[in-house]
Amino acid sequence: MKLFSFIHASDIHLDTPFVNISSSINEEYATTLRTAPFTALENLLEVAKLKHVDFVLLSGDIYNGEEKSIAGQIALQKFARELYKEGIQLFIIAGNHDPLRTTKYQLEYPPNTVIFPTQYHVVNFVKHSKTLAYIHGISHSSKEESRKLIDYFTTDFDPNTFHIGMLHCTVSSIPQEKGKKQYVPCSIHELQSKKLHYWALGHIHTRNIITEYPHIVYSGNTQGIKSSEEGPRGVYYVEVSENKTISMKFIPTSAVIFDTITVELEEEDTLDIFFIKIQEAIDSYVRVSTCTSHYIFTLHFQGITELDRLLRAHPEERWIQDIETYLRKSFVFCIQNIRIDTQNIIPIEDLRGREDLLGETIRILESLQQDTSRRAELFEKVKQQIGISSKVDALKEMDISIEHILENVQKECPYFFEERK
Ligand SMILES: [Mn+2]
Repeated sequence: MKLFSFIHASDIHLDTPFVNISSSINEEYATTLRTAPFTALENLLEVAKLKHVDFVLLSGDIYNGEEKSIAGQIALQKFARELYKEGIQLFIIAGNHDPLRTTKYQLEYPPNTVIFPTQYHVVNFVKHSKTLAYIHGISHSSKEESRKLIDYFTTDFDPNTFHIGMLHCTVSSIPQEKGKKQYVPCSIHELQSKKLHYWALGHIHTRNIITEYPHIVYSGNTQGIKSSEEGPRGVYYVEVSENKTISMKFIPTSAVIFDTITVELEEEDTLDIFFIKIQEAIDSYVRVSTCTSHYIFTLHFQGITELDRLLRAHPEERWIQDIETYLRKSFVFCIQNIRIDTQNIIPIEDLRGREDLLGETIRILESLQQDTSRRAELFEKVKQQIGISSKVDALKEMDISIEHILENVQKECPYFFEERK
């Protein structure tokens, strides 16, 4: 039997400026995108009300910026007040984007709201005068939190009650964006050793149930804030039963969804078929999507096709305009990127045999592919010619794959020469 239920959410990133994306899409859509994290918070509120949960956990990075804009504070205050009216409690920890500091301009929150301090703190959740759960949490004190936060969590508690930990951290074994620093790292083992029943983690934007019993969970962000954060984003609705069984359900909250749509082109596809295929791919994506949402798409074209020549002839912005003009029926989606991965149908043998710069380039590249010492010799020559060392050394270190260059030459160069005939 259900004992209580809650929502685990994190990384709302209110006030994300979306600088790069906004400049590459139309202004009307850019406005929708900038308000999307706020809309996601409203959607979260609807979920909490609909599910009649007992409390909501927000595991850090509620604001995108340390200064915590007044607009962001108003949104969070409204959210807290609405929950208060419904008798729903709200537990918040601060993350690396919005570390807890006393700012001069700070709004007040209703009594249902607990913002965990920068010192480890435990709060009990009481229902019908009975403590049903304990919530353990700690907030980040600065943008670069250097304390090992997991070490503050104690194991000195009554194990018969349900215990939840709130932490904004990086579980070290989770794959991360390349080059991204591991903020407040901790291991699965360290988390498990604390004997809590549910870890409501924040920081990593991709949702992930890392382990069960104990549950170590990232709910992911409530709204994608980069085009690489694809697919619906949302929250976990969690039910805890009397015997501590946990059941979880992902519920989307994102107001704008980023995604890539792949369109497979065939040898003899015409321009008409090209547009029809895009239309069908987008329609079927939107049809099966369970969210009421807006979409920002990257269109990815692949396949061996005669259209390859045409696809590469236009600049990307022109294609986006053309495709949107053809497809636009409503304000449901926009296209941000085009990725052309098609291939022409000219076989490499034909290119190799050509008596022009392209043929010559391919023959040289192919011979370099076999001959490492000649490759080194060539780098040396280039180095002398341009008289700078560092860049060329960098090239050498990068271990440029000749195969990769060859592939790109084959894909992208044949038409250059033809047009100049
Ligand atoms: Mn974070």
